[in-house]
Amino acid sequence: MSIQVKPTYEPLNEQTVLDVVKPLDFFDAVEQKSLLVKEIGDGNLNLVFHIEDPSSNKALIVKQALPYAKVVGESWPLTLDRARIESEALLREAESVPHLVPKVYYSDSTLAVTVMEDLSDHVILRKGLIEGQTYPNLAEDIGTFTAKTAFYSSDFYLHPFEKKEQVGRFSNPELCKITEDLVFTDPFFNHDTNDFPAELQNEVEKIWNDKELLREVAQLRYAFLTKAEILLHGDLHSGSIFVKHDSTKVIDPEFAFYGPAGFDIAHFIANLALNHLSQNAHAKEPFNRESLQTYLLQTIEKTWNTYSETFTQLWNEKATDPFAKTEGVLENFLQKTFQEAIGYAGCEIIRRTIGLAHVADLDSIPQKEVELFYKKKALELGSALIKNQEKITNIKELTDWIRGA
Ligand code: SR1
Ligand code: MG
Repeated sequence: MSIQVKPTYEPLNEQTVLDVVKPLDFFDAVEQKSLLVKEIGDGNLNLVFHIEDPSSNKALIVKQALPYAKVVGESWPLTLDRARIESEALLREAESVPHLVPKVYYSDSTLAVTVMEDLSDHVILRKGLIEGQTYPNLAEDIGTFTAKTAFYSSDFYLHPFEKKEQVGRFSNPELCKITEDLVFTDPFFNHDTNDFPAELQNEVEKIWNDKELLREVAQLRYAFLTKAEILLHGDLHSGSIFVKHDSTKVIDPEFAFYGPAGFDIAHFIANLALNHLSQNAHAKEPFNRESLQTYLLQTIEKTWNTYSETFTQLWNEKATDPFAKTEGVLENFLQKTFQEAIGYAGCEIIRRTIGLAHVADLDSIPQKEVELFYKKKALELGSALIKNQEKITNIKELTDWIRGA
């Protein structure tokens, strides 16, 4: 009788990661002898290993969750279940948008690893945008990603039993708590996780004392806690998107859970809005600045329009909801999603400026005064979006606010 010993969790290193990869037969016996391994993780939470056979250039990625948040250290324990959530979300997304996510080759929830397609020929969107690159397919790809993953995970399409089963499968309390704290709570109070220069103290206190703003944030936060509408990526900022000229891949869905429909698209829009603001400092020539900023605003508009058109088409062809053919039901859903998205975009802009996790778009502005100037602008824009959710009724009005910031 042989006893099967289930492997226990331990953090991998550049040697032990090969024990995970070799049995997969991704690399043949000859290739396995000369593999190059490098830990390349630069995010907040995980180890990421790049494993390559230099002669064939074949490569893959092994991502492993650590039992704590790397950005803070071992004092912030964090569930390993996020690795299961991430690989299941990638597989789920691949059912409707296979061309927009990395392929998953293998996953192991005990080791908290996902082995997936290497995307080293892509760059992180945030980096590309800061450098002034533009990506012609980005809006259509993200509009399609958000619409299809939303529709196919919603009650408009799924049988209610399956929808509720999915809500349970993607229950992600610890990662949601990070968002509840870092996006919706801490930046709006004098909390020790906040991180902002002393020169912004007056502007930040204005936020903490703005009762009208806080009431709106409370509602957005409550909707985030309670509204299990669709399977969200949960962290769709421009660091969660890999791009090359004609390809977009959405990565890192470890924050995935069932939440409010406007949340993902809001985060994408907010991060483009932050880049739009920062281009006033980054772009070298006025002509470059204007064309980049025009591209960013067009991308925001086209993303929403693609989302709305794709969702509408799926609704017309495949909705199972008994009210799907009732005039105005779809329009109400899209309008509510849009307004909520404006509020969520405002929260993301504020937290990326004064909360724990910043964005390089603003933080890499070289001169201190210029950085402070645009951070103040970001706080004004974020607050204005939250307070004007109901007044901004279409995507052109939203891009007008971002242009005017
Ligand atoms: C401790 S994690 C900080 C942030 O990084 C992630 O990408 C999420 O955006 C989170 O809020
Ligand atoms: Mg991430």
